[in-house]
Amino acid sequence: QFLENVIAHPLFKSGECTTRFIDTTPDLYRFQKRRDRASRLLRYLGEVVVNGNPEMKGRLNPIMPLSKPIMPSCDLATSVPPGTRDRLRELGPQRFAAWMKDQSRVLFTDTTMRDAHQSLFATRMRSADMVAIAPYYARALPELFSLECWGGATFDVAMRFLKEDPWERLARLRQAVPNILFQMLLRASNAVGYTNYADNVVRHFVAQAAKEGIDVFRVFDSLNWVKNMQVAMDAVIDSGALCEAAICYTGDLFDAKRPKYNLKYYVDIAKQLEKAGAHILGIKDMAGVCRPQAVAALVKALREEVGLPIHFHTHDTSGAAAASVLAAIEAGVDAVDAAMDSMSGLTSQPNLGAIVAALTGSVRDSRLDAGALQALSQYWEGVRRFYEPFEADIRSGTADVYRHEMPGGQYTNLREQARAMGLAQRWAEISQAYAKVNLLFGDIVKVTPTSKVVGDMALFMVANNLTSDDVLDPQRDIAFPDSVVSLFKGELGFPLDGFPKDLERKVLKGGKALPGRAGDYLPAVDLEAKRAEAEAAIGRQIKDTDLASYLMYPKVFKDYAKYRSHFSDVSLLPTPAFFYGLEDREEINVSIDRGKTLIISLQGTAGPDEEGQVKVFFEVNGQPRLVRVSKAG
Ligand code: 3PY
Ligand code: ZN
Repeated sequence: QFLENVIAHPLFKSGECTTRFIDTTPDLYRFQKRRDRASRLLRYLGEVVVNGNPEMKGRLNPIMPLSKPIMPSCDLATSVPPGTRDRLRELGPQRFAAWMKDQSRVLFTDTTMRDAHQSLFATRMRSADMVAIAPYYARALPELFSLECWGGATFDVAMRFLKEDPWERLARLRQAVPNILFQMLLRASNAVGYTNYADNVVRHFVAQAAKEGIDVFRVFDSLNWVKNMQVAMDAVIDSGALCEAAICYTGDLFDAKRPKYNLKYYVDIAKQLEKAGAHILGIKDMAGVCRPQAVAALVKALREEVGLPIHFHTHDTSGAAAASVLAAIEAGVDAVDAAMDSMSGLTSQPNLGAIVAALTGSVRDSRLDAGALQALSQYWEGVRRFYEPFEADIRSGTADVYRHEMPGGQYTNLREQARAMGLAQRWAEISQAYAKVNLLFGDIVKVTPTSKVVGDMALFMVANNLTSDDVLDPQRDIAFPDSVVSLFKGELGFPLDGFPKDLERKVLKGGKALPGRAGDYLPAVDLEAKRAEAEAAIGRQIKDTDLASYLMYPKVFKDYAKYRSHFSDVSLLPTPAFFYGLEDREEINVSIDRGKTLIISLQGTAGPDEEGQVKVFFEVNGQPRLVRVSKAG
């Protein structure tokens, strides 16, 4: 192994090493760690073979063996053509925004690596499946506006359930795709969490994300409160990235019975966002309720009143989202979101290939290569099969979304929450309760994290068989969920017209709501003290990105760090092996370093013995290896 290290060393390869190379290069002696890594990965695989992945509890394994996704035929030795990222570097954010407005073609964001899987299978897509296809994107689709591949729920789910580091995902993707803009979803003062953070924590997070490769930040506030977006927007602007500030669309522009969410409401917010320094204006239709006529009217009005390029995001929950996207394009929108065909539809984004095809030959033709889109979609079709146990059991679009207005990204998660509480059979009631809670709360914008609060309350009402009248009844004492109390305290901000006073009094039980923006009352966090605290907890030095994870999710980060030191980097394993373990005699290749691949096969198991220990026999690069695992339960 020493020799292997010498040969692989960059100095040796460059031919620039001197006779003192061996004495002055301690890296050459770091082979024990590698062996450790193999042992720890075997420990993980042994654990899954014997006890299963805890994430699979209560779910059915897909039918094995799962086929490998089909890779597009594209020569990865060719150089990467310039793309939107190169253009941003050349023009800077302001002139880039002007360039967007000058295009007659419509620009596309592919959401497959973020919102699509967040909305279809509870955000469970692993880095390995993204990184494998990333170099093809760089070569085959340089005309894409952006890849939405980070942020939203992907951040905590990566650590919490997938046992991987979201920052490493970003770094690996960035290395593979140097030319296309990377986009993330940032919940303004809630960053990638579920509550408002101190302003300096938000700034630290944004600075790290920009440094690690995010080019476009879609910033939104879950109550459309612009005042609560300014800190995040300023941090994005200071980082040199593109600040796409989004208005969240809810209700129905043309519903006379619900006049609150009318054109004036959205235009006023858009003007405030322009004044606050946005480079791009996002229309974030998180539930997919912005109907074709509504988006046409909205885009027309915004183009008249605001000078920014406009980017439309929607979900296909109703089944009619492609019509809305085409209507937005017809009305002059500059950019739209869609997902690769095989990852589109239902609660995800509408179909990228189909919309591109619909525009072919028109003045708004996207110039995207239809063949490349199909080849990539075929890859994703294979990937999607890996995650079948996480898919929500929905077969068609439903106009019911216009009633409950549940965000696509929340749908699968709320079903998961219901399942975990043993309420899966009562889903129809839960979705009805969701609509009722919205009215109880004063008809609010529902998007993370306010949507989570509405969901918590809906589950609470169904689990306790409560009606809206019960909730409002002054004589009836209700132990509201903590998230509801926090909402009414204003810890997530305030709707423009406040919360209904009667319910506020009942929820706060005599307590007072915050007099203003939570960030004005949260003391600045001592970042260096937090760093020391995290380092003490996990027993190693941490990077600035680790600190950002710790500040946002202290417990999740600590648990993940411990897991990582026990099992090493499980994100390197192929997805079927990670979730379902190995079949007898199955062989997998795990690339643990450049030029270093482990060929692992399962050679059988024996036991459990009287102490409950199971012996798991592996072969690693031709050598037999044994792992002992305690059988759970
Ligand atoms: C998120 O915040 O994760 C969302 O997807 C909101 O739509
Ligand atoms: Zn979305």
